[in-house]
Amino acid sequence: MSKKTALITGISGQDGAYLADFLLKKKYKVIGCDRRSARNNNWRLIRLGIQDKIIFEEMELGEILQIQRVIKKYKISEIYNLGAQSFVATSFNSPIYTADITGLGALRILDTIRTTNPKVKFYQASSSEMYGDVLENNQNEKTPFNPRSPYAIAKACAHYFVKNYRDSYNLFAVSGILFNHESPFRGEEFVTRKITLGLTKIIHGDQDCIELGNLYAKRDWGYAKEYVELMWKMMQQKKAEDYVISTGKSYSIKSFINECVKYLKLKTKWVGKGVNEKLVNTKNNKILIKINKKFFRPAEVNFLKGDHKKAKKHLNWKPKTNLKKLVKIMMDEEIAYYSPLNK
Ligand code: NAP
Ligand code: G4F
Repeated sequence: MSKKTALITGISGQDGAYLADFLLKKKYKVIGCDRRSARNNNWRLIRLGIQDKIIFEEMELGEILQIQRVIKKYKISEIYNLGAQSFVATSFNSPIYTADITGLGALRILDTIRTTNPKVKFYQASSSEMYGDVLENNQNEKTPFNPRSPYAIAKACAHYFVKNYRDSYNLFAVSGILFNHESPFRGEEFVTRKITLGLTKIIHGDQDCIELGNLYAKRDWGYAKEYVELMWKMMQQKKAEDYVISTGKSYSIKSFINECVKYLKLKTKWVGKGVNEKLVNTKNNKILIKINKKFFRPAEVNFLKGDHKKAKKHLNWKPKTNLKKLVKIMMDEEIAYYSPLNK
């Protein structure tokens, strides 16, 4: 049998890197789509040692001509659309751009598949953010969406286009509704990585303290490396269907911090309330964490907890990484790779 070819948008991101590594191990030929940048943002691929094994193609998700050119150029079996303006906070400042890239980007690819080669399978990176101000305590594939940000609205738009193209044109198109998933490859602006990197810098004397927003929002945090395998599994099913991927456990930002601090064996205490709440290092009385109102969002998603029963049944999967293990993975790699040259 000839090698399968997978195309990944968002190859430079957290999931793109892990998925590329996973597919290369499965002997896929991997086409990685990136966009021109003045910065070298392939550090994840370099750390995995796979940068030279990927065929890179320039693809800006706003540019239909690039999408058509790349999809026509190769005999592609599977497309994984992981590219997006993926930061919720930024989506409030750039709602139109987010709608275009995160929402319509998926439609541009779907319609190119429909008109050029309807046999190509399509994976869409849908998000638990679509549940927003949640309408059910445990969110599953049937829970109605109630989005709270331009990002979540854009993701819901893409999600419905996937369903529409599957129903209307019989495309093999699936959405993985993934709950938050983290790793040492997480972007530094997301809260978990901001905390693990921030604490590492403080230990090295390279940062005074970490400033955060809402400590009481709760998230269902899984491990990214584990979740990318599920993307592939969804694409190998007989029937194209959507799946929730989650751990089924929900923790506050404060709990994540407490777990990191415990792992680092720091002696600390929380003092104050509301915007005056702080985490203090009791050994030297220095503030480790304080609140800065600028990190509060105009509309917050307070609580997410996914119900992954369907994935458990159809994909024969259950989560292997709990919060404690995730913190260990992130803190260990943060410390091992931290270099003051990157500060
Ligand atoms: P990420 O690390 O932020 O990566 C996003 C990727 O999208 C980067 O490679 C980025 O490229 C690319 N991108 C951004 N704008 C683009 C544009 N205009 N054209 C083409 N590519 C563009 O995100 P991630 O955590 O790996 O997540 C992967 C996908 O899953 C995203 O769609 C995200 O919204 C979704 N998702 C993530 C989670 C999670 O918890 N991680 C949960 C649910 C869904 P540059 O390097 O050039 O910026
Ligand atoms: O880490 P976050 O920025 O992730 P968020 O907003 O949940 O979005 C991530 O997960 C989604 C899946 O549900 C993805 F679709 C999306 O692409 C992205 O990967 O924020 C998590 C929580 C929020 O409630 C936020 O208000 O942490 C809170 N938070 C508190 N202080 C902060 C901060 N978030 C960030 N980024 N920075 C802070 O200083």
